[in-house]
Amino acid sequence: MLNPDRDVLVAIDVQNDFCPGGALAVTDGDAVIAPINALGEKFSHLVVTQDWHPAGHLSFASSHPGKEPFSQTELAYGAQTLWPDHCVRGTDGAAFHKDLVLDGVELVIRKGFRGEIDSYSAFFENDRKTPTGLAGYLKERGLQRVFLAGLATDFCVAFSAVDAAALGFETFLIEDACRAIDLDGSLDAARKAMAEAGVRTVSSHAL
Ligand code: VGL
Ligand code: ZN
Repeated sequence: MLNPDRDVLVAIDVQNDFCPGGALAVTDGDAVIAPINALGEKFSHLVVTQDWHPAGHLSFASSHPGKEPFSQTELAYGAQTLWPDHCVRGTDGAAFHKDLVLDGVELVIRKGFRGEIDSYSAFFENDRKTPTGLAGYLKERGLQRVFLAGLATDFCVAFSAVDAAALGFETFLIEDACRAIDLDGSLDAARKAMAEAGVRTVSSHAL
């Protein structure tokens, strides 16, 4: 049973570059749009995130001569997967998918906007210390239960879910409203991390 005063739907990175034809396309990424739009009508609070990188971002393989996309490197804050150039701020790839209904959105959190640091989670940048402000926003608004959907299950959605649970929010992953990249077992690892953090999974049809 949803409670309009304390529940928030957080839709992660439903952007062109993560959808079919995009620079970092997630298989069936656009399949999350219909369930998210339907859920948007059931929640009174809707927050979305937008991956928003400057050109030449340090998470791009192209910023590391000789390195391939999807390989690993070490940055100042630790391990970082290198990605194809994606979600460059102001480009069509960084725009929300045109079918995503944004009318009810009360907050857009942009992340990864600093050149030297990536940000998977909606709550902390990849140094795992720098807050985005979302936790403070939700707490000030009295929102206690966080329902997550979007792209990609095993990166930005999972990092957001684990952080939400660690911050004390009751946290749910809406499984049919997410799609994964699944790189070298990343989906299994993400599922395990979410389960250990106490994240529960639900189907959008149950809400
Ligand atoms: C994401 C990789 C790089 C995501 C964002 O939204 O899951 N993944 N940037
Ligand atoms: Zn990114």
